[in-house]
Amino acid sequence: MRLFAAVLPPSERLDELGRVVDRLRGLPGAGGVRWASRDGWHLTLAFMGEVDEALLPEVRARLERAASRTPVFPLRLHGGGHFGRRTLWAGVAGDLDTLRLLAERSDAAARRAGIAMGEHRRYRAHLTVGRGRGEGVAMGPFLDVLDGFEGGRWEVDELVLVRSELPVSGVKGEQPRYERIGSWPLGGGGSGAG
Ligand code: 2AM
Repeated sequence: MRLFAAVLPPSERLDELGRVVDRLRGLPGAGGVRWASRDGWHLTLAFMGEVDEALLPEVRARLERAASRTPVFPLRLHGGGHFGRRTLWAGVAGDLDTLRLLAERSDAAARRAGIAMGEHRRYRAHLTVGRGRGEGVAMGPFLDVLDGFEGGRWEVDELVLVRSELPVSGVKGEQPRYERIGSWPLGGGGSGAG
């Protein structure tokens, strides 16, 4: 199964982003973007790829520990950015140090459970809202709107394990299906580091 660890913003925060994305979808050029469906919006902490089901108990145990060692922290959706002409995303602000710590701990948890995580790339927190079709799209007009976006703050209080099922039907534009298969509370108090 294909898995990743994530932070899932609460629905009122997704509503705020949804209103901005509705504006983006009305811009010229929006047809060149495959818009990610709102019920799948997430902040990836660690992408694990295909994971042997036999490793799952160990993955779960280690993610639980990673979560419990990390304090609850504030975050908000803020602005946006892009990776080339392909990926358009909303950004985050708030306690990014603790977000990064949780991402690193999730990555380490997966590695120690025996998952080949590939090379360690710098963590860049983002919530993908759309992907350019074909050769990609000019991102400028979308970024102009996303730049002014400030979502409300929330407290991140859980780490979620998500299963991703890629579309198999071949229907154009079909989205992956995401399913929560585990979640663990963050540890509450503490200093944020260590
Ligand atoms: P993206 O949003 O930038 O595409 C599920 O695929 C999640 O894991 C997505 O949020 C995706 O990021 C992220 N991810 C990170 N590395 C990935 C990879 N090598 N292949 C697919 N998804 C990856």
